[in-house]
Amino acid sequence: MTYCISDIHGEYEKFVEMLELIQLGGDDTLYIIGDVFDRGEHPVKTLQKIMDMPNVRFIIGNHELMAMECFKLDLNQLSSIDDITDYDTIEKLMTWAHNGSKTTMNEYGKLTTEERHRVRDYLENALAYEQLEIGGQKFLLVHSGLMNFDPGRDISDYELYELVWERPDYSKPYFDDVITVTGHTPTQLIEGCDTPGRIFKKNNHIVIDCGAVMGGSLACLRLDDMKEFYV
Ligand SMILES: [Mn+2]
Repeated sequence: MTYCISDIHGEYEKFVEMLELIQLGGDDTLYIIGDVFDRGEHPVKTLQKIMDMPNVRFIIGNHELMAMECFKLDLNQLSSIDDITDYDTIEKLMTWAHNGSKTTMNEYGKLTTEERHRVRDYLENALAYEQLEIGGQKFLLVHSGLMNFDPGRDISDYELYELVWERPDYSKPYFDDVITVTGHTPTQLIEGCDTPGRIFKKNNHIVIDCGAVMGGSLACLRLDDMKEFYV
């Protein structure tokens, strides 16, 4: 069986509760479709749990992309504001801070150097998207959607930022024969959503972010039979 969860955002307890609910078997695969980091209390603890699960495959979200960009920065230039010539560095840090990096930095700062490298390597090797076919149905799993969408453009030609920051128009399908499974936008915020706070399924779009970190539920979808799980 194939399961999908997205946008855990540091909600470690909800994630553990979900694992108890779905009872992953040895032959099952769980896809995490981005945004484990930021906002909630235990983003790094949650990622470390995921890293230790052999049947989990991790797809990058915009919050991981922001973190990866900041992990790479050389902050020696920030000893004084007079020295700042590269405003890009400030912008990257501020964008991440504005998006809730505090809880991630709190936990990351307590890791040993070795553990930090393990986290960073894991993210560097994570997936940008996944294409699946289950019971004759094709799926594209990607964090946000497809920015600068063109039906003739190959999925492998999209830049990572185009896959993690898009706000799709859910009233239009991307493909006739492929269902896109995304997170990124809580279903409470989708205009015209009949099931706010529950999984959205319409126009070959499935959105599984049910706002776990903003008082909603953590959702999980089993693609084989479309069974929905909530905690
Ligand atoms: Mn997101």
